[in-house]
Amino acid sequence: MSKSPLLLSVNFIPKDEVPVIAGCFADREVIDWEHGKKPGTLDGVEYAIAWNSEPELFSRMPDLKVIFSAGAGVDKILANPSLPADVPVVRFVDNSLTTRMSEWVCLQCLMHLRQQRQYDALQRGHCWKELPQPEAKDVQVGIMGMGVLGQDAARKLAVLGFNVVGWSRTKKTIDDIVCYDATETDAFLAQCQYLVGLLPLTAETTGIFNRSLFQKLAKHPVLASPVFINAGRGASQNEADLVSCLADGTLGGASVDVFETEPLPQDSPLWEFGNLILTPHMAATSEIIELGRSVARQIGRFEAGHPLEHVVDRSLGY
Ligand code: NDP
Ligand code: OXD
Repeated sequence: MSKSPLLLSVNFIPKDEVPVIAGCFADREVIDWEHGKKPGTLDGVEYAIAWNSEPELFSRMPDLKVIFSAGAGVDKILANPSLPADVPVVRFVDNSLTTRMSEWVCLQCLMHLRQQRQYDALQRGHCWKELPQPEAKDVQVGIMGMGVLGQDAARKLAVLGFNVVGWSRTKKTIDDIVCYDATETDAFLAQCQYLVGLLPLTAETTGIFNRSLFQKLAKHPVLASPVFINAGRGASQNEADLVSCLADGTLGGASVDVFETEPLPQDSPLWEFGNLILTPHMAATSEIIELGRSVARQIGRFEAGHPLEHVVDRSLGY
């Protein structure tokens, strides 16, 4: 093999799935950094697939040309102290990941709309009782983060009949979806009975979902609302505020896939709320074969002199 090796440092890829990635690179050695024997030197290694990698990893790679994120979010890579300033970081943008996220978001909105947690409680009490049931068209869902994931989720929620509004740093123009930019935050929040977070973690979005924001959301006249749904990053939510807002009724319900600390500590009060649907950062896990194919295709483009796709803007942090 004459081509530069690819270093794989992704802690969520188990050892027995590394061959799935390696199979996408017939002509290139894949160094399994997490499970394999670590080579004495990483000189000559031009590419890395990284995630939550050890702090000094990149300083061992003097010939590094591109870092590929194993997921859509790049906050952990950008926070790595050995990240070189001049090496491009490429996000994982993938149909399968996008589809899974939209499935999760639609599921959560429907779970709250159709009051499934209340029906679960009624079932446990052997209670045959029908609740008043508005339609999706009677519910306003706002999405904070109208990027690849937010836009797909918005379109699919609109197909289900929800009234969807979107919010992002730069204003979007999307058929049937009223969009707001970051200068119109309060006007946007006042529209939202359900609020979906699909934001990257940056300095600006850290702690953005807090009591002050939750208090600005709209109340639905029939359903438990407002409802907070977050699959972006846990550090964007103030969990003490989330707990107190669920406890005092500022929030009528929530669905949360991401947490300040993962795994969620056993003593977190969030485990206990009946009106909170909690999933373990699984809304849109990267499909390993698609990750391998995507990186192989991008390296092919790069070596053919074409621009890389989905390069992170370091000045924005996503
Ligand atoms: P994108 O980069 O495509 O979109 C990010 C969106 O957030 C953009 O619309 C951007 O605005 C907006 N945004 C960023 N910063 C701000 C800000 N300060 N104010 C207002 N809007 C802002 O990312 P993706 O849609 O691909 O992914 C979003 C995030 O989802 C990831 O970063 C990751 O954290 C999370 N994720 C979670 C997964 C899970 O399983 N739970 C799986 C995959 C991703 P603009 O359009 O103007 O640039
Ligand atoms: C991602 C994730 O960013 O899974 O892709 O969180």
